[in-house]
Amino acid sequence: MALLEILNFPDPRLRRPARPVEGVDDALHRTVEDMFETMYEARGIGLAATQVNILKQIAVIDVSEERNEPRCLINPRIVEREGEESRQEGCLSVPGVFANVLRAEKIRVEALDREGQAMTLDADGLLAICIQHEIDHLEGKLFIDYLSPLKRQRIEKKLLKVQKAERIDSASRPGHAG
Ligand code: GNR
Ligand code: NI
Repeated sequence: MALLEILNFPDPRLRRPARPVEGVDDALHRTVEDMFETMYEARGIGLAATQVNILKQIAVIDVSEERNEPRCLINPRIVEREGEESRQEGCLSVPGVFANVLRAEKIRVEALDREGQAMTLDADGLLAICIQHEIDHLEGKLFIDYLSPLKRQRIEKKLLKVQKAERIDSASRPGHAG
């Protein structure tokens, strides 16, 4: 088991589309385990492989309060959508930013589970929102892409400022070669 590094916006690697998984093997199981560990440690409700610099169509999700309902979706495809719902979203790759996004309220998803078995999942509520958010990541999209250009610009400026401050801060700590 290992914690994986989560890429932060505006890292261009977040924009690359993931490739379908072609076979479920031990290496893939390890990746899925590491993604769960990373998601739980970061207290997220989902994590897409793109966020940890793995260009495969894998998402891990747990929207339960108790953090005991892990779901793994491999090669997920939305095959039906119904209704619309606006919710506040956040993203582990865009820390500190929260904004409302309009998405389908109910979806039907086809995917492989972690054993490579085909499955169909009907989702609504937070689970439906989270699945759509993760599938976007696998296509190189972020929730802030849905915001108005003005809102996005403000967010980009704020994040660049925070990241610059963090770089200066870490450079001043002992052990940094500079
Ligand atoms: O932890 C997360 N919370 C969240 C809240 C509302 C809508 C989507 C999400 S997903 C996010 C974790 C994440 O960044 N997954 O890619
Ligand atoms: Ni995200």
